[in-house]
Amino acid sequence: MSEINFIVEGMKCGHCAATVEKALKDLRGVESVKVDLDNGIARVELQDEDTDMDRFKQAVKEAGYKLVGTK
Ligand SMILES: [Cu+2]
Repeated sequence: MSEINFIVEGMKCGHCAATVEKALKDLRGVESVKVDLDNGIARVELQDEDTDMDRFKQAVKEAGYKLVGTK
């Protein structure tokens, strides 16, 4: 199990948080997602170490937000 904190721009309310959560949760290998709206962070628990960040970026983008990095 590994954990990544993504910095996500554009989330403004609980609806945004839920949308981002769902987009990330649907991805392969994702165990759980928790969004910290105040800090603009999405904490993702992965089943395995994952070095392919592009698919996370893409999923967040498709949901209408922007993944700008990790923390
Ligand atoms: Cu919103």
